[in-house]
Amino acid sequence: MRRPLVVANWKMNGNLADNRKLLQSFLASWQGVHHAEVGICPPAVYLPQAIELLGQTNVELGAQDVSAAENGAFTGEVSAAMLADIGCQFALVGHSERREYHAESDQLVARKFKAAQSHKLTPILCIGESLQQREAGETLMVVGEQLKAVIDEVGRAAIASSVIAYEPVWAIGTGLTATPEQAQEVHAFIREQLGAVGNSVRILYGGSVKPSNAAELFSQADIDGALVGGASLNSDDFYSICQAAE
Ligand code: G2H
Repeated sequence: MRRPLVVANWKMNGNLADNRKLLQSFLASWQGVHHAEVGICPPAVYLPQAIELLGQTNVELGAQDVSAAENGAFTGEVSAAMLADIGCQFALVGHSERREYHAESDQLVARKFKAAQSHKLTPILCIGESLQQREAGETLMVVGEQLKAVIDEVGRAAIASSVIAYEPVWAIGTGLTATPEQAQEVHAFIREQLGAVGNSVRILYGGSVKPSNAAELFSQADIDGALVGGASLNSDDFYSICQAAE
């Protein structure tokens, strides 16, 4: 039985005052013991603030990106060791915005995945196709290649302790959401590619998840939760999505 997981990706949004309001308001609702696991990925500079606000709650903390390098002359980068040092439990790797705007290749993403795991951070590997690729019927091929690059780097067994997020690029921040059936088809394919470890790996859906579509997405057999961008910036909406995963 895979425990549902909902992760907020704030992207490059927020400031000290707004973060405080957002997290305090969410935490006021999200109290006690829950079936679903919840995590928050604020911008790196606000991770210490989030740690303080999360306190002893069971809400987890993650980074939106991590360096593939261990340490040294990599200006602007944040290492997995640093993230683990301040108390992060996980890190997103290969978000499509990193792939697109920072030219991250499948191989670089695979090395980031490995770097995260080597410091006991759970990588959340983001994969997904563009609209052009979907229309060309290349969805499963693209997703399969993105996944294979990581399998080649770390092996299937190492993927057992990670999380995968399927995020069709055409559904990110656009208001368009993959239908539950479209998402389920790709999630089932991803699980199949993972072989023996597939059953234990949580596969999240990301791309314009909101309170109105979360429950239906979560009802699919291979959708184990969500990576939530825009809707995670509203505490009521994010709370509703987390509740839908319960
Ligand atoms: C996909 C998602 C969160 P949004 O990027 O990673 O963002 O929910 O705004 O589409």
